[in-house]
Amino acid sequence: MIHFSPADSSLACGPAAASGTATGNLLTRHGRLSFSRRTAIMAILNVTPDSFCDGGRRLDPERAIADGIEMAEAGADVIDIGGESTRPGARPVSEDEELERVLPVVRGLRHGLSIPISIDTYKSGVARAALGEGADIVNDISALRFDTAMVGLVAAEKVPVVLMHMQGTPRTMQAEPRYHDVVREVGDFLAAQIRYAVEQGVEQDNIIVDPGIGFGKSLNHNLALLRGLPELASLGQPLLVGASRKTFIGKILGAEPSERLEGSLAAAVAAVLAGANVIRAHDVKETRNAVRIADAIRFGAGE
Ligand code: HH2
Repeated sequence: MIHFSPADSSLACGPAAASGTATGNLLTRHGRLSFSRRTAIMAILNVTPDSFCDGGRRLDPERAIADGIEMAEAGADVIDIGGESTRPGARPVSEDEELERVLPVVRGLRHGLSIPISIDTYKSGVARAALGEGADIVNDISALRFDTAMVGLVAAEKVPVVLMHMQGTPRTMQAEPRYHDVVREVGDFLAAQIRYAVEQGVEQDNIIVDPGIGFGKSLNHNLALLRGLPELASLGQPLLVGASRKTFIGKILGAEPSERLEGSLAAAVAAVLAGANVIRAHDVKETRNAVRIADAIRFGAGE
């Protein structure tokens, strides 16, 4: 079993974070994430044949469970389990297939880990089943829009939810993304989805927001959003950023997903210094270490 160490819980206290960013706690059924002194690492555990970076690696649930435990040992604060690739052009999978992929992994990891598990799905049926197996957080890339039953589920279960911005759907989103002012429009969208969630009974303290890097965005839209994170942080909710190994890094470096580690670490550090509270990443150890330095610059080293 992996447990929060005393050092982890001490990180939950301390002086307020940089101004304009969420300073609160996120309470989950399996521990508390605090953003006052450090950034949380959400490890990506895709159980799919076709994810753009780690697809096909974990078709055997035992392998997926072992990888999840390794990620926790490497310093992950949350394990994010996904059973459907949402890369550009991806086709949706059926609920049954998604359940078949993720449930054994949620179940196995819940027995092996005490840190929070998040389920990366926009389907309320998958989220309900995963929460039933001990998942703690719903990561909904549609920000509660694709499945109208999702908001009621999250409200009733009183679990944290990630509301992510996306223009279009994964199948179509990269065709011709358009904005007048991408930071303002993403911020307005997230503010509207926060209001909707709260009206429907979700506790405001349970809402995390995410600009959705790569979801209906050109290279320059992604860069503008990373530059504009302080504006999104001013929404007052914990801010999650997922740039790990994404196409915009490949476009700048001319690199395939397997060659995008350094670019991902640079983006993670930039995001932390601009106000991110949670970094979603494939490479846990490397991201944890890079973010530790960014956190020391942002919050002080606590000598
Ligand atoms: N990105 C992906 C999937 N889920 N969730 C949030 N909240 N934010 C993100 O940026 C995000 C996400 C896509 O990345 P990945 O899971 O690595 O790939 P795939 O969708 O191909 O499985």
